Amino acid sequence: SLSQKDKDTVRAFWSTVSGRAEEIGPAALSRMLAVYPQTKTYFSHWNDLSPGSASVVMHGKTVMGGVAEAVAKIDDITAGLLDLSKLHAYTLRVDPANFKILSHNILVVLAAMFPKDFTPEVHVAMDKFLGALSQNLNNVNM
Ligand code: HNI
Repeated sequence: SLSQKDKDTVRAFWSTVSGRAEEIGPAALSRMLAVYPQTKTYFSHWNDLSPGSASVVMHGKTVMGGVAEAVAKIDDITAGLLDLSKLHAYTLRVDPANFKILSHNILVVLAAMFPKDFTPEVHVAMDKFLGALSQNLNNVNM
């Protein structure tokens, strides 16, 4: 689980990058759909799933809103994101493997956009944070 130091590292890194969340989310979602096309099944109701399409950009921003909320509630992600957890676990029934895939793509985009800030220490803290968020959205703890 996340140590106090991990949490501090995540909060500090997030404050550095969050001003560009509206680029990070669409880039990560575009990359996920392009590199792992099996993830497209969840979004088959969209008109256009190509990188940078209007739907992908809009949803990328939405996902980053969820990430921002999780950073704000990092001391109690489970209680903090209950509605989002129920949506993903019970309604959308997203396979846990896809959370690993999206988390990976978020990390790749962060590393590419912020090469100086994305130190190994930040990498490990963000990896643990996204893992905790994914576990929560999969309802593992409920
Ligand atoms: Ni996710 C909807 C956040 C992972 C598929 N998702 C949302 C919404 C947020 C969100 C916020 C909007 C909720 C609402 O409308 O009330 N999703 C997140 C976060 C993560 C995540 C923070 C992990 C970091 N979602 C995933 C993954 C998949 C996924 C891994 C599948 C590959 N999400 C969806 C789908 C929707 C969704 C599908 C509904 C989208 C739509 O337009 O119908």
